[in-house]
Amino acid sequence: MINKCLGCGIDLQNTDSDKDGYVESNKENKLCKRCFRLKNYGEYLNFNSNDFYLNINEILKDEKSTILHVVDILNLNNEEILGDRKKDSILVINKKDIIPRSNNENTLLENVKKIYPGYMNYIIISSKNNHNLDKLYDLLLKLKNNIYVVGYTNSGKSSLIKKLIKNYLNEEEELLTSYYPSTTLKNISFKLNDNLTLIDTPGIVKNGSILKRINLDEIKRVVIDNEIKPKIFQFNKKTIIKIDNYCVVECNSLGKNSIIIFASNRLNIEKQTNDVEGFCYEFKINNYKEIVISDLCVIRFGKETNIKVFIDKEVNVYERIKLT
Ligand SMILES: Nc1nc2c(ncn2[C@@H]2O[C@H](COP(=O)(O)OP(=O)(O)OP(=O)(O)O)[C@@H](O)[C@H]2O)c(=O)[nH]1
Ligand SMILES: [Mg+2]
Repeated sequence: MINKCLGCGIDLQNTDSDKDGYVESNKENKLCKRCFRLKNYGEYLNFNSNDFYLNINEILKDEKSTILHVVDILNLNNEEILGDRKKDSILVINKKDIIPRSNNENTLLENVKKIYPGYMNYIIISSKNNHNLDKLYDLLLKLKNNIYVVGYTNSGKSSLIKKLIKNYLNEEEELLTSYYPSTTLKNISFKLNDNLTLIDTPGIVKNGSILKRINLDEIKRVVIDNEIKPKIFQFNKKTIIKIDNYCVVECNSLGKNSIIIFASNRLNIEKQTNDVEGFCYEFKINNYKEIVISDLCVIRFGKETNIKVFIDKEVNVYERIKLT
C-alpha cells in the first residue's frame, strides 16, 4: 500500500473506515475514501481530525525556499501571513478569467501592489485558461530548492500545481481540487526537475468567509467559476438590493447613482421595496473604493454612497481600493 493519499496528502490507513485516510486493504488505492468519493461522486465528506492546518512557521524557517502566495482575485485583502519572507516570495493572483475581460490588467497589477506591498514579484494568472502560466513557469525555472504554494483555501493552489505539471511535464497528477473548503489536508511534494520541488499545502480557512456559513449545495451556487456578468442598477437617492438569500444592501446617496455587483452568475440579485432591520455593517465610500463581502461579491458605486450591508455577523465585509 502506498502511504499517502495522492489526492489530499493524508496518511493512509486500513484499520478504521470512520477515521481519516481510510482505504480498503486489498486494493492498490491511490486515494483515501474522502478523495475517492469527492472525485467520483462529487460527494464531500468532512474530516474528523483538527490536525490539518498549514504549518506556516516550518515553511518560513526553510530560508532557502521560495513561497508562491496564491490569492483569489476577488478576495484580495492583504493576508499578512508571510511577514519578512514576503521579500523573497511571489504573489500569484489567480482566477483572472472570472473578472470581466474589459478590465485592464496593468491597472489591476498596480492596485494589487498597493494592497500587498513588498513581494519579490507579482503575477496575474488563470490556471483555468492558462493565462500567464508560461511566464510563471519561466520565473520558477530561475529558482532553486523548495517552492511552497500557500494561501487561503479555494484560492486555487492545487489547480495551479496540477496545471503546471500537466503543461510542462506532460503528466497527470491525482491531486484533488474542488470548490469545497479544505480539499488539500497535508503537504504534497512534486519534483519539477533536479533542482526544484513544488509543495502543495493545506489552505488557510478564512473565518469570515460566507462559505463557512452555508451548506454544500449553496456553495456550488455562490462560488464563481466563470466570467462574471456584473449586475448594474441605476437609482435615485436610495435603493435596496437583495443578493439572493445571503444579504441585503441599502444604498443612500445624493441624486442619481449606480451600483455594480460582481458575484456568481447563478445568484438572484434584484431590487426590493421593503426596508430591512437588524445587524448591519455601515460604510461611506467614494468611487475610488469598493466593498467586498468575503467569498460572495464585490460592490461598486458611481459616486459617494452611504451603505448598509445586512448580513450574518460572522461574515467579513470590508472596503478596499477599487482594483480596476
Ligand atoms: N475560474 C477559475 N477557477 C479556478 C481557477 N483555479 C482554481 N479554480 C477553482 O477554484 C476552486 C478551488 O481550487 P483548488 O485548486 O482546489 O484550491 P486550493 O487552494 O488548492 O484549496 P484547498 O486545498 O482547500 O486549500 C476549484 O473549484 C477550482 O476549479 C482559475 O484559474 N479560474
Ligand atoms: Mg488544494
